[in-house]
Amino acid sequence: MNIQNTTPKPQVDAETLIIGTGFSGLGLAVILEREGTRDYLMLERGQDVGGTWRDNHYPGAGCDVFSHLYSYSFRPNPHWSRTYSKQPEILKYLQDTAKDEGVYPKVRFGTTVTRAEWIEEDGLWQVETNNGTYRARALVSATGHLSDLAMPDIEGLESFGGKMMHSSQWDHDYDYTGKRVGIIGTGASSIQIAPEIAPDVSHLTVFQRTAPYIVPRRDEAYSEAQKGMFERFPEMLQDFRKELFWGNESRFPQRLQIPAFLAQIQEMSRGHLEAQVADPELREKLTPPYSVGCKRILISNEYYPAIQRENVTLETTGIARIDETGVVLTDGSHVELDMLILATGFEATELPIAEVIYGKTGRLSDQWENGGQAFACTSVHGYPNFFMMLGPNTGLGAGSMIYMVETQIEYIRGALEYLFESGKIIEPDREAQEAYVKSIHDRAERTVWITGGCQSWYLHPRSGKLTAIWPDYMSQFRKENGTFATKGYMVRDVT
Ligand code: N01
Repeated sequence: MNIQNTTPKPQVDAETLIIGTGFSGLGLAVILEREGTRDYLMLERGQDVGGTWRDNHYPGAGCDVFSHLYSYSFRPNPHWSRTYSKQPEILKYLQDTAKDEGVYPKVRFGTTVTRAEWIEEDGLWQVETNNGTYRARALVSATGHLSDLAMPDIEGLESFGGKMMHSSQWDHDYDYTGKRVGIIGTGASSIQIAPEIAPDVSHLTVFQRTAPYIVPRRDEAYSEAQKGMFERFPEMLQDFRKELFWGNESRFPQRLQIPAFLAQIQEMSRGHLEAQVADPELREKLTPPYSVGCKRILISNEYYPAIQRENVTLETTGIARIDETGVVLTDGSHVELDMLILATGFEATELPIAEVIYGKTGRLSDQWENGGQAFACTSVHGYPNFFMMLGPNTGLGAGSMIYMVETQIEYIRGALEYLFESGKIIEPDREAQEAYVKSIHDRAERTVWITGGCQSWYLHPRSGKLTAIWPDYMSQFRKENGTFATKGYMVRDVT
């Protein structure tokens, strides 16, 4: 590239502002830190780094992706304690990363973005926060899919007089021992919470709307010898990571549209249910009514045993409303509760951050009324010098999000290098963006996420399009979106 810096720099607080310090924003910051040539600041509404792993500390919280894949390839951790890590270990990994890589001083904590606007005449982003205004030439949104909780739309929710908490806002000061507890939802969060609290509560009612598919969790501690080996021979750890990645890539994720493969997973899940649940009536209730893979496949050895405890009820009658003392069911019966846990997920389909981002063509959430759309899954027509990590079609039905994050880090790193060495402004071309988004939706049409007969957070509620997750192999995501190039962008000077 023939790069000339001809543009006078307007007054800015940093070349780049990054919103969010979870896995994606932090990873980008580490790479910029290590490069040492880029000037950036991070805005974080919380009081520490860690994103979803800072917020989700409910009892039993952990990850269902292999620890050695659920960590940065540029910062491998030979000391992971087990196959699947628990939340405290992941959060510590992120905190240690921020500390060791010198990122903490660049973060403005307790800073919530209320409006980010592209100022065309100055060629910069002006970002309003509760802590004042920041200006930067480039804006990176790295707020993830799971940062804003989703409250269920149930009549009378606010009238509940007991203790109520969403799974992502756990109050550890509340002692649930001996209490009558209800939990709404049976997704990944709920099936971790239920087995953990069931032995301590007087009674637990699990309100299930849709049964999930669950497969066995093959989880074990790494021995000291294994950890020592990974530490002494980093190349062995990298090989192990590759093995895990390609095993995952070839077995699981985007091949879910292949009938024989679906049947195999379905059988594994049915076998797990049959092995763990003897009562045919209960088994029937726990059998999902949609094709396997349409919603996230969960992994647990503890959930089905917990459901069969004497002090646990799986309630499949619908919820009519909530009143001061508990839950009223559609058959008129009433479940008395001291505590109500809402394990009802996140605003993952319509990302709340899009409501505060204003480009040349207005508010991003208005542009995305029918679902998120981005060129290379990262930049948006009408929003110059703007990059979104974990925006449209970057989630995964299965696989490691860190691979997706690292792909976007490299893309954005390249884009920032181009921007700041050339002094230009870039924005994806409308036609290029439309063609790219069409190629994604064409691929999605054949997948179980669309054809599997369920309504998941992967699908946009109004358009029915697959907008949250990537419909192809992870390696294909990297092939298409891993290296920045100006093709597909309109490039111009600051006016
Ligand atoms: O949320 P979810 P989550 N009345 O959206 C039910 C990641 N994660 O927090 O299926 C009754 O999956 C809803 O029912 P239905 C992972 O990416 C990972 O559990 O819509 N029920 C569903 O059962 C995951 O996908 C890990 O019919 C209502 C549940 O609430 C994402 O986070 C651990 C309802 C929501 O499930 C979100 O998982 C935790 C209502 N009005 C999370 N509204 C691991 O890695 C919603 N529901 C292990």
